[in-house]
Amino acid sequence: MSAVEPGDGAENEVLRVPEVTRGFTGRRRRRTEALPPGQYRTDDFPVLSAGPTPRVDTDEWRFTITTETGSSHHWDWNGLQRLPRDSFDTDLHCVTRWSKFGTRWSGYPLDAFFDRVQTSAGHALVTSYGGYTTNLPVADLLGGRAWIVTGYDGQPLEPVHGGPARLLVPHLYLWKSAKWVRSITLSDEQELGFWERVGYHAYGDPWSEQRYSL
Ligand SMILES: Nc1nc2c(c(=O)[nH]1)N[C@H]1C(S)=C(S)[C@@H](COP(=O)(O)O)O[C@H]1N2
Ligand SMILES: [Mo]
Repeated sequence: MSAVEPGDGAENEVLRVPEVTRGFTGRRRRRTEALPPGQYRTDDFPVLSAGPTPRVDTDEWRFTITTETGSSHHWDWNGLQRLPRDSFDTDLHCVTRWSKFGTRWSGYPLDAFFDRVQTSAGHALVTSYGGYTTNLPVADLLGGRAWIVTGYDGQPLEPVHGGPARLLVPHLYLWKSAKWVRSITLSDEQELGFWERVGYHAYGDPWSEQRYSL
């Protein structure tokens, strides 16, 4: 695994998603179709993975939130389906400078998971099947700004893009949106994730160009 840029990995490839004519669907629109500084627009959906694509069966899929006191909450695939489902459009911004406008997702807001979780922790470390990690403040997982998504453009999320389920936090650079999400560990102390440890920004706001920690 060469730690060069978030996404430079063994499996880089470009998937072309066919353009579809889109009628009014009544979906919530979160996209702004504005480019953060230093970004360019692409209509491709690049695949950026720092390693091979884990194959996770929905029968075996499990998602866990562990609090700062060590109590754990688990959801399996059936438990996931019982949560309120949300469909939305959003823009994506990758630190390697591509932005993609108007991507369509469906999934479950993290707020629904956190309804069951007693915590006053400020920090979250997200871990994926395959071992990838990324950190962000707990507050950024709440307020209808972060989802566990299982659908992309009307289809089940493909494994290369993080299927069966990935985190999506579109207001931060896309490396925060852990594919093949497995668990979130909450704590009072910040613990850096995979890219953050090698110099990428601990927070990663695309609008203030927080690419690297200085
Ligand atoms: N598990 C895991 N999640 C990950 C990555 C990864 O290597 N492994 N790469 C991140 C980076 S750097 C980006 S830009 C996005 C890319 O998502 P995509 O491949 O669906 O475009 O996933 C993020 N989530
Ligand atoms: Mo990335």
